[in-house]
Amino acid sequence: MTPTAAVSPTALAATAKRAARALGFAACGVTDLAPSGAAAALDRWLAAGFQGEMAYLERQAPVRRAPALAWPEARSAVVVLHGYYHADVDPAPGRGRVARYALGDDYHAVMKERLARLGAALAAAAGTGRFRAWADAGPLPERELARRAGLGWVGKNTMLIAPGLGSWTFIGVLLTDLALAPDAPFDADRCGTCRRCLEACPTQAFPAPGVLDATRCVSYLTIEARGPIPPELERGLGDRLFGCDVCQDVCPWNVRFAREAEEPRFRPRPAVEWPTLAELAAMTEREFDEALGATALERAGRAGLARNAAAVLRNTRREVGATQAARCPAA
Ligand code: B12
Repeated sequence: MTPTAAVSPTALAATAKRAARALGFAACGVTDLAPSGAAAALDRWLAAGFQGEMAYLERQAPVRRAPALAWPEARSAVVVLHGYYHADVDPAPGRGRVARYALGDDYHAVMKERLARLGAALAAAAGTGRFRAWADAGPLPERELARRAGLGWVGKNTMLIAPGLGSWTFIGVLLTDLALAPDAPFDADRCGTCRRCLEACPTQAFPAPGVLDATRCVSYLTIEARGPIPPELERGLGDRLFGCDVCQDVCPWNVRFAREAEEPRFRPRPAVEWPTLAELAAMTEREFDEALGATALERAGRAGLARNAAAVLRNTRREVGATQAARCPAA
């Protein structure tokens, strides 16, 4: 049964935005649960096999096409962005590079906790309401919902780019059976003629603007893939141990708008506290859990990180070899 709120959908949407700001979210918008306009693009993407081993994306496709299936009683989606950018992210000697989003505490728990507090603020204002929160781990088409909630556009690098913020943001979604006034979708494409992300990708993972072949993406290869890294793509990893930020680093919207995240739990842990590549290559499961269990790196698993560490070590040796050969060409 649909609850009757004590306040209007417009007032509730305003409450959501105020509460989101107070909780530290960088932006908040509202949309409905209509079928996704990106369903055909998703189907083409899956048919091309760009999901690789991520079979869950096929299983979850019905919900990605029609987000209302996630919770048929939901009437509104409150979508939030949370910044995680930090400038100083270079690895300490002997370590690999970790993508910015994973340098602090695991963001899933932080986002879920904040979304629960957002729900509590809405329930207090409405005098009723039920809520379910998602951030990353779930079947919702989060970037499409964020675009529809007016928060930004999906760029050529497939990232949700928000005007005035850029793309260094996590997306969180709070579904509710309350009715909130929806925002106008973000229909503009502000990438223009820029192709920097497409050209900078170290493994040429974009077959077309706005389409990522995940099976070539360093993020997929170092986090999601369980098998070996294809030899022809290994060099593209460079020093990247976990995840990749290249297509965001070069984005002019990030160059201009990136600002340090305030959330202490997203602060990078000191570079020297990460395990070295040699340690990662030889860790037991228990050591791995102790060292990285509270971070997003857990997703890759011990074997995955050991594989990545070995690849980065080979790349480092190649680099050193190439530098020496350039210095003494006759040697
Ligand atoms: C699977 C997944 C991945 C996969 C595949 C990524 C991908 N681009 O599809 C891998 C492992 C590679 C990955 C990597 C990363 N991910 Co990820 N990932 C997801 C996940 C779980 C699902 C994404 C998905 O459905 N992909 C399938 C494709 C088809 O869907 P989509 O990218 O949303 O598609 C949009 C566009 O591509 C576009 N589109 C599709 N086809 C076409 C065709 C044309 C012609 C055009 C113009 C457009 C277009 O329309 C779609 C809808 O808007 C979401 C969380 C979620 N539940 O949504 C997080 C999510 C997208 N990831 C996120 C992050 C942070 C990352 C990384 C930055 C992490 C890192 N540093 O390593 C990288 C970025 C790489 C990149 N450029 O995408 C954030 C993105 C936040 C943001 N501001 O955009 C999300 C939303 C998680 C979160 N809650 O914060 N990820």
